[in-house]
Amino acid sequence: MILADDQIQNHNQSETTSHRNELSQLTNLLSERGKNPESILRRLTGFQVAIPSWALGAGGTRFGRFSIGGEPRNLHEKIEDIGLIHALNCSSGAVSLHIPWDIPKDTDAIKEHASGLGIHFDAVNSNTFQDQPKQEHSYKFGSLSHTKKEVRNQAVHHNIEVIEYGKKLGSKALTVWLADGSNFPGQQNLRKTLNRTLQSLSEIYASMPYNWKLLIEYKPFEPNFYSMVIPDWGTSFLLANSVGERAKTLVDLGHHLPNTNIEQIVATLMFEGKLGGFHFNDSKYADDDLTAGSIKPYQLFLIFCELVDGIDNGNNDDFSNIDWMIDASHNTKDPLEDLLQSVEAIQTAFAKALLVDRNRLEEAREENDVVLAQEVLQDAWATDVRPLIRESRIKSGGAANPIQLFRDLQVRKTLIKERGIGTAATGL
Ligand code: AFD
Ligand code: MN
Ligand code: MN
Repeated sequence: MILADDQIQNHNQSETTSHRNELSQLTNLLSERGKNPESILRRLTGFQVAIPSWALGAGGTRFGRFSIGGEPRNLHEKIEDIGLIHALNCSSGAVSLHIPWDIPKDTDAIKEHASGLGIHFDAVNSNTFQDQPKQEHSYKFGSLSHTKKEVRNQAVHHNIEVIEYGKKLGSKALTVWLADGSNFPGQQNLRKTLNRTLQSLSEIYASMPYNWKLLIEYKPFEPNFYSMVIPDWGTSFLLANSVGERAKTLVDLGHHLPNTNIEQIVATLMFEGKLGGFHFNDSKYADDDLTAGSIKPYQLFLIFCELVDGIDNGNNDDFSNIDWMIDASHNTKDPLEDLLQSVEAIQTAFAKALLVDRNRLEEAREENDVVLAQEVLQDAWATDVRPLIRESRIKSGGAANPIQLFRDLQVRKTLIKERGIGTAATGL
């Protein structure tokens, strides 16, 4: 299903008056505070968040999976769904592919299809956490860290194959997430396991084009429960440092133990120029893969405060160097609606971080005025930035209210009609 421009324009017309009023109130308020609404708008408009190819169908849990109907049956349809999201919000012009779930049969055709919808290819993801049919060696006891050289070789070659697909599609990064680890004390020699992982990652790095990044994801537990080979940002950072300059750490918000100070991790990585990218999602407990900003929106805001501060103060990372991606799973919501909500939550956190009065904040910090520092942050946090985000969408040709339009146009119903009720998208 492809949206027509006039469907969006008609919808926007019905929203115009109230939107204009809300926007002018907000821009007046911002101007009074010495902020330039135009420059905030420009930064919002230029900000794109990639959609993961594995989040367009029902995710399910290990207990069950409930189809949502009309799920994309192939890569072409997945890209079409991202095209729908992007047409509505103008902020999701990229896809992150998972191989082999999404092997492009005809790379030129897929590339053309995507670019026709304004979508480019962000990081490609390898998969050595599942065995594939006819695969020679099993990953049951690990992949890049495996004790046996032949298993590690197979996993390295898979990653090189993924790079080859990415090259054809115009990707510039490979994301590696390892399920490797152990379930019981004594099962593995932890030092040797880490060393083998480092050697394998170095081989993969050596096969990447000179302008590619290697993004190394970390996760504290699951599927292994005693040890994960890359459990935390420190291990990812250590590996990235040893592997090379273009190897960086990827922060998946759900991959932390409860109450971890993720914003501080972000600040530290930026300080070292090693922040490679994000997998946005939210969680109550661990790798819940819930809608970004649905549980801890203040944390998301604080992360963006560090990002804005780090980038605007000429630290080692730049907004365009960071890969912005969502990593989500949908068990109860329509994935397309959920992804629209996630992108909006990310933009909201970004916009609010841009409103922070940095000079006042720094002064308060220098004077150890703890109360004032908190007030400054919360002033920005409490500002309703929705009119700005709406305006940035409308200006770019998107919908004032994407979810409303999605529902008014009965998109899911049409997709079910086109693709059937029992379809299942590839992914976990
Ligand atoms: C995992 C990781 C990783 C991986 C994905 C697969 O977050 O990004 O690619 O799930 O679905 O938990
Ligand atoms: Mn992830
Ligand atoms: Mn995850």
